[in-house]
Amino acid sequence: MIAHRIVSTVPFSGQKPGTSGLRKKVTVFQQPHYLENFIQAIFDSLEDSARQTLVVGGDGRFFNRPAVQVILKMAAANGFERCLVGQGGILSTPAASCVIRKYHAFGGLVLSASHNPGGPQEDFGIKYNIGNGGPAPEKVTDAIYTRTGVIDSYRILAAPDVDIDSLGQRILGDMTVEVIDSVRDYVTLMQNLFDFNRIRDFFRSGFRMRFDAMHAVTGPYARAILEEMLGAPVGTVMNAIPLEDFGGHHPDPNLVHACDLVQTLHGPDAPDFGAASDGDGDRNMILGRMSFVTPSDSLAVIAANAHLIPGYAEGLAGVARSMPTSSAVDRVALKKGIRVHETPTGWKFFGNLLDSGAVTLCGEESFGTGSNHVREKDGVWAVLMWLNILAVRRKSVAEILRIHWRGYGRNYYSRHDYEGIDSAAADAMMTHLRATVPGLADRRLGSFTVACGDDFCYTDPVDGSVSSRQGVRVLFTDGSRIVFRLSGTGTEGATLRVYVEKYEPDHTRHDQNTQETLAELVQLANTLAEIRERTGRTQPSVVT
Ligand code: VG1
Ligand code: CO
Repeated sequence: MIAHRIVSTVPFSGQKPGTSGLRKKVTVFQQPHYLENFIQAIFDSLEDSARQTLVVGGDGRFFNRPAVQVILKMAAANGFERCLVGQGGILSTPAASCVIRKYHAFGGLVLSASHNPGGPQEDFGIKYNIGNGGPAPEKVTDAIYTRTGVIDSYRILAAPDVDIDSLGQRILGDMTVEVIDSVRDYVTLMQNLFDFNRIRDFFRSGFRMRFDAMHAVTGPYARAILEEMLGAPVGTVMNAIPLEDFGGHHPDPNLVHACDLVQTLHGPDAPDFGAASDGDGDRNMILGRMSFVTPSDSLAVIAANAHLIPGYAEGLAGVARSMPTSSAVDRVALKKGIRVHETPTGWKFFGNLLDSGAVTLCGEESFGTGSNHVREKDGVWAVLMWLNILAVRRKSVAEILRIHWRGYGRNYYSRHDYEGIDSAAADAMMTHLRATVPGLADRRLGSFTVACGDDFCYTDPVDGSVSSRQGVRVLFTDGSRIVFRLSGTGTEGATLRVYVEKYEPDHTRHDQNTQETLAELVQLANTLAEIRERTGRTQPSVVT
């Protein structure tokens, strides 16, 4: 047996982890002791973790493999009994959540910077998930952050690297390392939720789709499920091989970064259905032939049709959406007579609602949809949800959308991101908005009248914890909204997100262009936040 070694360290120089754990440039993580200090701060903040099981896996980006080795040696030195590691260090975020739950692990470390680019000069990230399989709640992340400020040593086993490429058990100090199939447990869970026979028949009848794995983690999952089990032709999954730098692209499933897929769905001989997922497999984009489903609409359509799916045949207990997500799902909930919860941005806020049984489905406007099957958003799950709905209803994506809007009205929606702006200017803008927006109540702005304005504050109905300053909102009397918030996941400067929404009940007006329909609200947002004056930007960097 190898003795534990205490290594003294340089003080941790990290900043507070943001929306989803700690995200930094790879070069930052490569600084001596940096990764080790953060991992030790996590381990120090956990209570009663001795002799427990830890799950470790990531999206395969550059630095994934060395990070796994460090984590294993530190877990062994910190008294864990067993580590379950995805083969090659690979686990998609939803698969990690699935494995934590299935094997009753104490928690897990998920290595990813999600949709941010990967490579030696790009991003890396670490997130701690708790025993329910979901991202650690704020009280845990706050404790980790506090610990990073005072930590002065970490525990690591002096041992050679562990073989993480072949399945099976190894011994590391007093700990067992079990290398597990990255895909199997997740696939089993999907089989239990969806009607695979029906979807297989659907493919056999000539239905065609393309799934863009963006050279990220979902390639092996999508191939196993779509091509091997559901019988979709080989080649259905494009960019299926995970690469450490995602082929040099942003593994971000939106209209900008998944442009090849978008073109395919708009080109001659377009397939019926298109979908993409992000770096770590928790996001999804849904496309039909010549059509795009906004994530907010996707959540609403899934909520309206969930009863058609075996895993949800008993109906939904309730739904939840992040505050900036459009209120399309609220209209479905109203008709179904179920509750809708409005939470701050970030999946961790759905955890208590899911655990307590208050909600079955959750979603965010940022291409995230999921359910109580795991405690993360789940890209491949969302695709199977749509596939199963399409296989039952036998209508095109565009028809399903049109019918949905006819029944519920349409929530025109868009998000405008201003990336890499000066942090001080961004903070000053938010201060300005917080000071001015409450005073807008009852004011007429263009063709809109302000109902009220505030800075969103959330009280968790389960544990009573309060999260304030979660986004400045301007609510209009016709249900339209503008929301401003700063990103918590960026690694360079600040990113301003402006979310605009306008409700249109009249079905003769459901074929308008989204940006044109929202143009006046976008203009108002620019004026209220003084975006041009404060950032020098006249255009957003990304529009989704
Ligand atoms: C963004 C999204 C948010 C999402 C988060 C993590 O956060 O807006 O909805 O939960 O990314 O997604 P922010 O703070 O940058 O707006 V993932 O796929 O990166 O884990
Ligand atoms: Co992600």
